[in-house]
Amino acid sequence: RLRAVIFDVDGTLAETERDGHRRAFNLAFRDHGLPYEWGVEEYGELLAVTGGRRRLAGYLAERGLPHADGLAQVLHRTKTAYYTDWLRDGPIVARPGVPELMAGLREGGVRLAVATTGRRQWVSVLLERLFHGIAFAATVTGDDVTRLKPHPEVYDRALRELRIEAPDAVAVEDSPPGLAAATAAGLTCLVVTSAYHRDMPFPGAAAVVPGYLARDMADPHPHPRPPD
Ligand code: XBP
Ligand code: MG
Repeated sequence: RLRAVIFDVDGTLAETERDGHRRAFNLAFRDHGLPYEWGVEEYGELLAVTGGRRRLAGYLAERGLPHADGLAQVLHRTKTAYYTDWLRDGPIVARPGVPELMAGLREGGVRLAVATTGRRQWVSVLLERLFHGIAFAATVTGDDVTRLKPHPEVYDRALRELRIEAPDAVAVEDSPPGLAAATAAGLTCLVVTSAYHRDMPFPGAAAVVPGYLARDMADPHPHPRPPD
């Protein structure tokens, strides 16, 4: 019997990357006097590296900046502050159908959990803003693990906190590293593709759908990416 559903956050619960994270990274570059601005397309490629701080460190190191790790840490702190502000005040909404799905699962006695590489500082704000009143039995963030997705540690830890085994749960993800993490933890994984992860291979997914609503399920072929 299904006992829990473990949701990824970015891209899965809400479209947060393009106007949320990406914009916050760019504001951090600006504040720290760095001449970088991540474009919409370019940022899609940068998402191959999970975790904002690692993403920054890799990018800075590639450009030959000294002390890339330390600089990434400082930038990421600023980025997280901007992103958290956006989650508090910005025009963020849950992906259509997610609140209803969560409510239905809870009614059916299925527990809900979250497993993300993102930082707890903002994850808690996002969950409160979008899913106020919905109980999560476990929330595992990038602060709680040493190895980020595609490593399965976040999912292993969520299962441990839920005190269940992988066959008792299903993961919901939107990206290839997320899917890899979930399947490596032994979970069945549903992929609900997001704006940055359409038309990608999702090996090992139980199903790949473009959205949560019945009309999305009826059309299993991902829609082409809308113009930005
Ligand atoms: C999303 C991420 C996150 C965000 C940035 O991956 O990789 O790192 O892009 O958040 P997933 P932080 O949806 O698979 O968890 O800056 O807080 O790391
Ligand atoms: Mg995601």
